[in-house]
Amino acid sequence: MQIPNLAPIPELFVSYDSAQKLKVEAADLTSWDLSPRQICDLELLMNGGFYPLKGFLTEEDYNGVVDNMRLADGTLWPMPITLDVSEKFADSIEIGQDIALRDQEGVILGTMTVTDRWAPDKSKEAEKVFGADDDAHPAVNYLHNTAGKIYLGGPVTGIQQPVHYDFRARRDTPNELRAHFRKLGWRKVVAFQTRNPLHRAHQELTFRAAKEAQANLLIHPVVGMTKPGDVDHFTRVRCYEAVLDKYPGSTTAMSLLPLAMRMAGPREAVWHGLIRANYGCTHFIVGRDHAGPGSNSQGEDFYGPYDAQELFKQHEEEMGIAMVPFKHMVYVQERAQYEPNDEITDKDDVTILNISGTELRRRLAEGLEIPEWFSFPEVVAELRKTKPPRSKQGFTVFFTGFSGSGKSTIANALMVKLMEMGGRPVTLLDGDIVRKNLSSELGFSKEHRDLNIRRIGYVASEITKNGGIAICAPIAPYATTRRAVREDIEQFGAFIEVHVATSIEECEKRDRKGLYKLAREGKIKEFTGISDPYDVPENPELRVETEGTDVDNCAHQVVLKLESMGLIAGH
Ligand code: PPS
Repeated sequence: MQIPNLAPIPELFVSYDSAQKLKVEAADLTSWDLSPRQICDLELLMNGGFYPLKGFLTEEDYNGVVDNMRLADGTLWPMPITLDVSEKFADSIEIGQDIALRDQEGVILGTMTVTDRWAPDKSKEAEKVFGADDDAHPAVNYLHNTAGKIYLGGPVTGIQQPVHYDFRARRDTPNELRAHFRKLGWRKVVAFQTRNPLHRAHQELTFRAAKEAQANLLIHPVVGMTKPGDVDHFTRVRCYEAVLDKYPGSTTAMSLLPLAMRMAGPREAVWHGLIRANYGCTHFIVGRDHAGPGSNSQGEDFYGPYDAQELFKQHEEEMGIAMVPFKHMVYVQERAQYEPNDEITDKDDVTILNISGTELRRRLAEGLEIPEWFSFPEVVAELRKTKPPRSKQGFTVFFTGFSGSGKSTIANALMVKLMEMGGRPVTLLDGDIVRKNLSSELGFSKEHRDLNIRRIGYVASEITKNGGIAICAPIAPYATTRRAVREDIEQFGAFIEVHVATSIEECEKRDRKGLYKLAREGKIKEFTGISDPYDVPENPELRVETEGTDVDNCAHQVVLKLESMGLIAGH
């Protein structure tokens, strides 16, 4: 049943008094610690954002949603909202049992009566919901590699909202927004969904959309979970606040949506529309490639550019929210204004300007100019603060190679060269030093070596995140572990793997610490290169040969590499 956009929408919360009582009772229940994505889902279930859902999907509802985007009773719902858990936890639950749902600090947010428990066919879910069983899709990757094997379903009773300490005044429940629209007399509201910073083209198109629909505008950015690699929401919200001032007074509002996106293109667009209808909006802007996940493992797009608009159109009537198709806006230099690309009739006589997302990232990374016609100076300033040019960002140089290959010596020389240049703090995480200070209890089994490298990776990622230079010099014999560390660090800055490619014969000949002799005699077990494996890096950023090259020259090769990657500014 659709609720008129200004009337209150049902929530799953109990009254304040009941919540206090339930909270005490729920402390004795078996509890499930929610993942960050489940916390986002639960928040929207409880506050009515996912109305008409009353809890995590039952098996019957799930099958309907996966197969034909409908709950068992026929209601349109395109996205499976499921409580995925481990097999161990699922085995410990009886059907009919109540469980407590806790956030990551242990706060009980709600309870759920488990009515259903099943092992889903995840490949089928991937095919049907996301269009392909391909791990290049972030939600399919999540489904196979993060989500638990078993789904639990059943009605939820809400006790309290998840606590947010950031931008509290900018967060609204569906009923708070409905009340706000009621108060302001906004009968028609166009919602704009976004997970990116807004620039002039967005401001122009959203304002035009609102004018066309003769409606007010709600900028409704997602601050729950977006696509990995997106600009963090703290930066984005500061950017949105700057853009908000550019709209004519009292036409536009901004509110933050704690949604965990799935990047499911067409189905996601329908889902977004239903959510915005619950938030009291009457219109929704759907653009080209709405909530697109990027390319699949064959390098092709998962969805056609207008699939989302088509699916939305098919269901528009039933959804109770109208689509405003997004117009592709471009800047016409001669007229100094943005215009919809398909409405420009004199294309041969004018200069059309556009900066793609990739080009914008390049300009930010290299500290190049971003013209005023493209974005607002306040937005650019915010982006520059979070994404300074590469020559001011943190990075990690990760040396790998056999014991005695020369890693530590080259790393030390590099450290001194970088300190001489100044500008960023430099930390050396040498294999031996780390083993003394961070990993003194560890030996050399695969498990312990991995743990050691993950610790080094963690420290290096923190240094990188905070704008410093981390130089690591462990053996790090396993390629999978090096890759995992790379992934941890690349969220924050560059990762430069340097293979110190001294042969095992040369290392043994040098035997600077006398360890190879002991390894040969069997007095040191699991010695890398002698009695333990070493995966030679296949594609390191740099490979240095130390035989016949002095240390200074090896370190200089790294400096040149860093310069060529834009990580240290040229003189
Ligand atoms: S690992 O595999 O990355 O965790 O190793 P790492 O922390 O770099 O430690 C290597 C240093 O420990 C000494 N050592 C051994 N190396 C390899 N295999 C065995 N079994 C071993 N036992 C002790 C060795 O001196 C290494 O120092 P470097 O600086 O690499 O020469």
